[in-house]
Amino acid sequence: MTQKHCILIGAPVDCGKRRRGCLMGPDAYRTAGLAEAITALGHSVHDWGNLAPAQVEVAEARNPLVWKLAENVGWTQTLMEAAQKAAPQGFPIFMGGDHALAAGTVAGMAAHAQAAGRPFFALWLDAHSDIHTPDTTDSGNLHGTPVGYVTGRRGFDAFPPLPVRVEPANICMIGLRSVDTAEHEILARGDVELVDMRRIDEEGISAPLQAFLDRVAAVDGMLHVSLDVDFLDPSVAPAVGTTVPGGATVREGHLVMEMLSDSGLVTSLDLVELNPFLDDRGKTANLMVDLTASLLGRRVFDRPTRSYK
Ligand code: NNH
Ligand code: MN
Ligand code: MN
Ligand code: MN
Repeated sequence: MTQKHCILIGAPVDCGKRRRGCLMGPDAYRTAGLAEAITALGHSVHDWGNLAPAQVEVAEARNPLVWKLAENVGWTQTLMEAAQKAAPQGFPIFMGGDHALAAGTVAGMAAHAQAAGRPFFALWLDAHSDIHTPDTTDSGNLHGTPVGYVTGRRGFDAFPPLPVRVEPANICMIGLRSVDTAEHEILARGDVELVDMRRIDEEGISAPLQAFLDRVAAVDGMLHVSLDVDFLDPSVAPAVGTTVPGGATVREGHLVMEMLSDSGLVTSLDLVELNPFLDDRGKTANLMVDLTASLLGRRVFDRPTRSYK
C-alpha cells in the first residue's frame, strides 16, 4: 500500500458525557505504541500533541439536561479548524476523547473534501447512531449528537455554523444495537445506510461494507472513519463507559479495517470513546492500536486479489 504521512492529533475531549476518563485516551494510545505501530508499516508520523478547546460563550441550552455545552462548542470549533489544517498535509488520526469530538472532525473533513472538489463520505462504526440534537437527547450527553450536527439537523444554534452539510446518504453506520426512540424516528425516514448487528449476523460484515465502499469508489469520494470503542463487544473492548453486549468481534473489527485499507479510500480516522480508567491492563487501547495498524496495511499475508465479493 502507498505510504502515508500520519498526523496524530490528541483530542482529550471529556465533555460529551458525564462519566470522566476519556481525556486520558490520547496518552493511552501513545503508551500503547500507536506511532511505533504506524512507522513499523513504513509510514511517517507526526504527533501534533494535544489540542485544547476554544474558549467560547454560549447562551443556555433550551434543554436543561444538556451537559457542558460551551466546552462542546469550543472543541467543535478547535477540531474543525485542526482537521482542515491537517488534511492537506497528510492522514489525520484524531485520538479521542469521546465521540463529541466528531462534530468538529467530520465537519472539518467535509469542508476539506469540498475544497478539494471531492464527495465526502463517513463510516460510523458504533453501537449507537449518535444522531440526536441538543433538543432531542434524553441523556443530555452531546457525544450522542455529532451525526445530528454534521447532517445539518436543527437545534445546534450554539455551535459553529456548519461549513457544509454531510449528505445522510453518504453516511454508513455499522454495528448498531442501541438506538433511542427519537433517533429511530429520524433514521427510519432518512437515507443513512444502517447496518445493525442482526444484519451482520445474517449477511456477515463484509458484504454491506463492500457495497458502501463501491459507492464511495464510484465517485472517487473521500472517506472519514469514526471508530467508537463500543462498536466492539465489551468482552474484548471493556474500556468504554457505554458498553452494549453483542458487538463486533476482534476479527470482524480487523476485517473491516483490512477491507478499508485495501480500498485505499480512507482519508481520516477518529479513535473515540476509549476510557483508559476502565481498561483491563491496556487491552482495549492495544486492540484499538492493532485495528489502526490493520487500516494502515498490517497483514499476516498479502491477499492475491483486492476483491472480497
Ligand atoms: N444514545 C445515547 C445517548 O444519547 C447513547 C450515546 N452514547 C454513545 N454513543 N456512546 O456512541 O445518550
Ligand atoms: Mn459514538
Ligand atoms: Mn457508541
Ligand atoms: Mn439517549
